[in-house]
Amino acid sequence: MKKYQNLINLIDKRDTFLLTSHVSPDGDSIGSLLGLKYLLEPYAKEIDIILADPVPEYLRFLNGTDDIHLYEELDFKMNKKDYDLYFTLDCGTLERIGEVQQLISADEKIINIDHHGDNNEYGVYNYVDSTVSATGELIYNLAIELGSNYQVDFGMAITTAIITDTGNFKYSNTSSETHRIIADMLELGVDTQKIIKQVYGTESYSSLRLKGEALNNLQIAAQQQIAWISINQETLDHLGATWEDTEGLVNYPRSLKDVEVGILFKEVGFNKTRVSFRSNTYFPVDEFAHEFGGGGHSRAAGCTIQLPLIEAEELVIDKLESKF
Ligand SMILES: [Mn+2]
Repeated sequence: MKKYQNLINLIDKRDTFLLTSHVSPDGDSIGSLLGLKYLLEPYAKEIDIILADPVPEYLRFLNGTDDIHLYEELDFKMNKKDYDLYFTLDCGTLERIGEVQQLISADEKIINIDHHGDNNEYGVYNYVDSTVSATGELIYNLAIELGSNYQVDFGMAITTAIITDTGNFKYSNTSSETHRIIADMLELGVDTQKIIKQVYGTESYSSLRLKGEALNNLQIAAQQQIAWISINQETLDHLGATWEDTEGLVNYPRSLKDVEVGILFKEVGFNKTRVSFRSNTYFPVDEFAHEFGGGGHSRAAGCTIQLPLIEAEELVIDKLESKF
């Protein structure tokens, strides 16, 4: 039996679909959402993509992003809609979709498609596979099972999902299957160079200056096995930068020689610090993030701590140091 047979039966019988993904959407969320939308179009009367946070600037080059709705800008009519199925992509827990939770009329209509190892299977159907590099790979697998006649726009979306979640094929989640999918995408005519240029090679002046400022304040602990960077609103204001400009910053502490865990602390509000963890070879950052109510993957995870930056930093680094 096909892996997605139950879902395929269901989408054949249903007409209206809401697609969503996590807060602070990334390339995998946006790419997977657009990819799934193309797949469902032949089966649906209506498909809406709704997110709690806007599509980041660096992903707006993808066709279809203009049609993605922002929760807080929905009109009354859309707020009251009852969809036949709700697809949540790239979310380990339902809470990850943020305010969009308020649009879900029944948990029994949730289709959960994700690759986080700590996914708590909150859907009626759960397609969770932590061995794939990106949720985009799962959407691709669905396309194959559907026998979909997918086109370049689908390919651009899926390739963006994979390129961003593998850090341009650098991370250990990149498999032979990942490359097989990309080979198919190249044959389809996907312009991978355009994606790479858009995602990794178009820095704004403020974002480059933010990198400089952040690197200037790089800190280390545990004989350089831990390295971190911290950013607050003041720094952003001073440089004319935005939180969006912090995307990918965590890879700098991670890239330091001898580092096992790289961390980015962001003071995003009053008594509210977001923490991103990356590890290089063995340290399970998802388990560590769990200790603070967060989660993720073994090499990439995060949490939010209800403390000011300095205190959050001290709490996390002390706890982490004790493990080295
Ligand atoms: Mn992902």
